[in-house]
Amino acid sequence: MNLTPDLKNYCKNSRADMVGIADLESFRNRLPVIPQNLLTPYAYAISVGIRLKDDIVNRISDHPTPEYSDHYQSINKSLDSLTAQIAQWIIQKGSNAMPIPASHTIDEANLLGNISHKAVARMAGLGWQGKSLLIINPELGPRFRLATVLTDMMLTADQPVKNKCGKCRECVDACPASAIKNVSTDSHYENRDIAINLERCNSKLIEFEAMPGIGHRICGVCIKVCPYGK
Ligand code: B12
Ligand code: SF4
Ligand code: SF4
Repeated sequence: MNLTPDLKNYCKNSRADMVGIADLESFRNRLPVIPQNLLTPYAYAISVGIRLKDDIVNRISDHPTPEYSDHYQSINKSLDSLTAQIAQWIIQKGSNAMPIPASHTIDEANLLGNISHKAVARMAGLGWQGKSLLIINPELGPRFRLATVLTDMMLTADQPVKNKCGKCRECVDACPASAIKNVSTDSHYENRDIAINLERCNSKLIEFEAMPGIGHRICGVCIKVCPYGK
């Protein structure tokens, strides 16, 4: 029996604002994952998103605010408890599942998590990869945070959506690190450097981390200015 509709209902009733399914076949040996055999036992990835509060995002100017820092932490916690709950639901139905933390940089030198939540979300149809490298949902824009559950449960995968950045360059012009290169893609970038200067972005975020009340490598400017989700 295909439990995709039940699973999606369960996610939405457990505080996910968005949910989609990605077929892992397209990622094998093409996406860096840690450890290298992470995907081997699994066939699908469930992408879930929790939206950011507009009132908090709208108050970001050219740097993050302490309120955004608190919100960032609380959504990460909610996502981690949501993915643990989803994994438990799947295990109770007789399949295997592994939740991936919302925001854990495992390889600091190369700035990598266990798996890119953005790649999973894109293949799960939650949005396109914008010029900012963020996933842009047609309704919410980039105003959400993501997490992933890997599973061997047989599910029905969703399909990616079309890129709608067009001629827009709001994130390019607003980035306080001048890191976004104004390069668009119909699918995904071969590597991150094609879209953004990661070194510049990361240095700016380290600068912001030291500001009073921030304490995390966050920014939020490319989230705030995107016309999608405003
Ligand atoms: C390390 C990290 C950083 C680093 C490096 C950023 C980066 N762009 O990778 C730093 C500290 C600089 C950073 C900054 C930010 N981050 Co950050 N970060 C992460 C983290 C922990 C890991 C990212 C990772 O492993 N990337 C690996 C590379 C290879 O993947 P990628 O960046 O997604 O890009 C490739 C893939 O997406 C691929 N791809 C896309 N589709 C497909 C399909 C197929 C088939 C294949 C093969 C590949 C593929 O194409 C891209 C190029 O190769 C993730 C959480 C996570 N585990 O995903 C959060 C995450 C990416 N960050 C996030 C956010 C919001 C931010 C900031 C806005 C900071 C903030 N919170 O205010 C900035 C934005 C910077 C920017 N414009 O990209 C969100 C993005 C949400 C969204 N709507 O898109 C995430 C997902 C956290 C979360 N839980 O929501 N981050
Ligand atoms: S997070 Fe900030 S510094 Fe990095 S690309 Fe977005 S706007 Fe630029
Ligand atoms: S601000 Fe404009 S260019 Fe940047 S991601 Fe959003 S739609 Fe695309």
